[in-house]
Amino acid sequence: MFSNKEAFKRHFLQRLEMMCGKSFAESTKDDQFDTLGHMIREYVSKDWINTNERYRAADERQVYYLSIEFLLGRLLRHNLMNLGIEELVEEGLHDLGIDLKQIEDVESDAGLGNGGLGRLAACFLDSLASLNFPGHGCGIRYKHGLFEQKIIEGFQVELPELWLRHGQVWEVRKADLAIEVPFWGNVKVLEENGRLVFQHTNAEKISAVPYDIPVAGFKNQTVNTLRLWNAEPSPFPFHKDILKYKRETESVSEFLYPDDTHDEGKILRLKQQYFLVCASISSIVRGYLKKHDSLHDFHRHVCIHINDTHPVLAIPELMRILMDVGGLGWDEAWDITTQTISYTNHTTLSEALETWPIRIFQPLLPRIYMIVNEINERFCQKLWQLFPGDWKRIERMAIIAHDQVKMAHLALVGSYSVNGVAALHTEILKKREMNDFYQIFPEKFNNKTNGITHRRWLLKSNPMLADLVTEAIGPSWIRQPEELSRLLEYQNDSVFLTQLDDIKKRNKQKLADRIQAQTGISIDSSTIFDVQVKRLHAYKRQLLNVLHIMHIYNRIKEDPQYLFYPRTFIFGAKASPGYYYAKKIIKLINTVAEKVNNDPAVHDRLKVIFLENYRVSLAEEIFPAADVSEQISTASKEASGTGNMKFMMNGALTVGTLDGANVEIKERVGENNIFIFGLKADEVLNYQGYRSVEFFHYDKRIRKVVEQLTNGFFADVDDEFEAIYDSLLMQNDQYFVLRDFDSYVNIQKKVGQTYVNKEKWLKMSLMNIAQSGYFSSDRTIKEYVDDIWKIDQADYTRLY
Ligand code: DL6
Repeated sequence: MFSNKEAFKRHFLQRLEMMCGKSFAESTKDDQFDTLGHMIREYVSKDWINTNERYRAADERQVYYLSIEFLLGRLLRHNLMNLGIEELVEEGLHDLGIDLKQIEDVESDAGLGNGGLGRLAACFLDSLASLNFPGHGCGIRYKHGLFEQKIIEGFQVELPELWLRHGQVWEVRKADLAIEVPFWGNVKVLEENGRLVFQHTNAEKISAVPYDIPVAGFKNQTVNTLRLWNAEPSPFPFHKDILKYKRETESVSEFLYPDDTHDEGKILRLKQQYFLVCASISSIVRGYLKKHDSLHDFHRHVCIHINDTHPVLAIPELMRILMDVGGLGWDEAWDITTQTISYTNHTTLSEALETWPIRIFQPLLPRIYMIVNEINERFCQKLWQLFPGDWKRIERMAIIAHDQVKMAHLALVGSYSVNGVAALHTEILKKREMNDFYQIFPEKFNNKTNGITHRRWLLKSNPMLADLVTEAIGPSWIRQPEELSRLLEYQNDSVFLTQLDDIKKRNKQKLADRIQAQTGISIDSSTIFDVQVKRLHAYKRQLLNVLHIMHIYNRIKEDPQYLFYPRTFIFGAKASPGYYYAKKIIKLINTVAEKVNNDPAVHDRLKVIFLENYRVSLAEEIFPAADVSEQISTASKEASGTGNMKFMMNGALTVGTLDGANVEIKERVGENNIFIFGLKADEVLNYQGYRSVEFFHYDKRIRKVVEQLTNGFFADVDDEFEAIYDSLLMQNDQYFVLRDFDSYVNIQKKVGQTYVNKEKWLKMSLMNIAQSGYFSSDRTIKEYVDDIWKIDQADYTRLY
């Protein structure tokens, strides 16, 4: 299409006129983005087709990563970078008087995820393609991604997100590949030639239409596919009320569901899960049968990975297809299924482990329920043989019990691999949460510590730092991120450290400018930027951070000479719409911010910023500018965290508990290059007799800040924070906020004292960047490939 700047410019101008029906002079930024986006999508087409042909011809094992979330963010710059045409395009546009940065801002974030789990899926796609592995994503094309957050008078208000408003330049609709997904109806059991045949009758069918998005690897001509399914009315609906049918059908892919434990929309949520699974597996099987005449060897060619339990219906669905469509018997179908499906667990919080009431499950998915029931029967029989008479254990482990279907149990029984997402998390699964299953299936359990794609989170989002790294150690780190460790040679190089410092300052100033523009609040970029950005949840303890800020405020007010290195505390967090408590914490952060930011007594020493609508594109501006990374969850509750890795890679120092992947960060950087505080996981899990009121009574700093929640200190909010006060005292502080307060205050003091020693801080920062290579998702994906999926790297030697 274009191989040099001049050809690009010609092509761009021609395309713009043809697509928009306007002259270049009349075109808007939106027109220019659309034109460029379509051109780039077309640019990858040849490699996309070639990659698919290569995979088909090789007939090797391919992996399909099923995930209810893919938090992609923006794709334009990332694609240009991976395709190796960023410079050419940027210069070409510049010649035409267009600033690529401005065009980039036209793109909406594809926010098809709630947080870590969805972003992990997006990082994995990048690594799979960049490492030349045949691995594809399957998800849902939600019309509205994660809600847009507005803060109005300190409260979170949710607006529907509209990423498809202007169409989507990256996707290709493939209506000819649509799949019919059946719900409701009855199952007729017939006997034909001595065999039972199951007919799903009177089903309401929904058409799943695939939209494919190319996933280009980093400069390697590999282009994998992310297939997102859109729910549409079936072309032949037998339905009395056609409008109702249309509405109900489209609602299946209308909204990304909230990630918390609230009950509303249970049927819709289960529908979404089956919709994803049924469409994906049918399409995988259809592709497979083009090259093979039976399904006997399916598991030798296909791996299906389920990202948490949301797609766990893949297990009974694959059984259904193997038996009802492929004609295999139960035992063979079970062998194939349990050698095809692998599962990642992302949480130990019991309230996040999904269960479905039979009264919803059975009528909605009658054939699938029959299969799950049979899996359960057979599993319980096996348990009975292993533990005769141990009814309690069998009751605990059953897939169906107390009128509920337990999705995690189904995943544990029906997959060949179960992994946690950080070493500590996997140990907790093995020793506690899933110990019953670990005892009988020890070989299934393994750990795969999460990772992030360093191409997006360093190369793209922090180009100044990336350039400095490349100047120092050459470009090999881009393909081999563990090479970042060679930066350690620069630990005593004062010129290098000064450059590092300078880059951080510039990134901080850029963020300060954005904050000023967005909030009108001016912040001083020479203060410590102390950042906590992540979903709002009680266990993540944004509350501990706020109580500490209130304490600092009190100290400065009591003693204006109080020694404290000036700090800007920055938050970004969305609370699930139905999560009352989390929304109260957002209000508290904003209330504290209002008070602190308007008090001249602390004016140049303390600022609190809540950045509205935290999302991937905003995160890309925040991580490069952070000095301090807050990873302060109650130990044992955060499965891994991935924000911790993004901060580290950008040179921020972690203030954290020994939770999730923080443990492994500490192992890599050494205890002198991280600020660890608080209870450890086993202390939390085995704590006897915690009484939060004792901490309230005996520590006057705690008493003061907790009382300030309700004593009129925040004059205009009355009883706004009663629920928070109650959680700490009346409900005995489930997440040990008060227990860890003293330790947190002390470590924060140490942070301030360390920052004063600039050289020391920079060396610590460099250590973090240098050791971050391990946390690249390239390493994680290689481990999945080697230990779980066992797929081959496509031969790309011809490219070099
Ligand atoms: O594994 C990705 C990410 C972890 O880094 C976080 O620690 C964990 O909280 C998150 N888990 C979820 C749970 N969703 N469900 N169910 O998002 O996964």
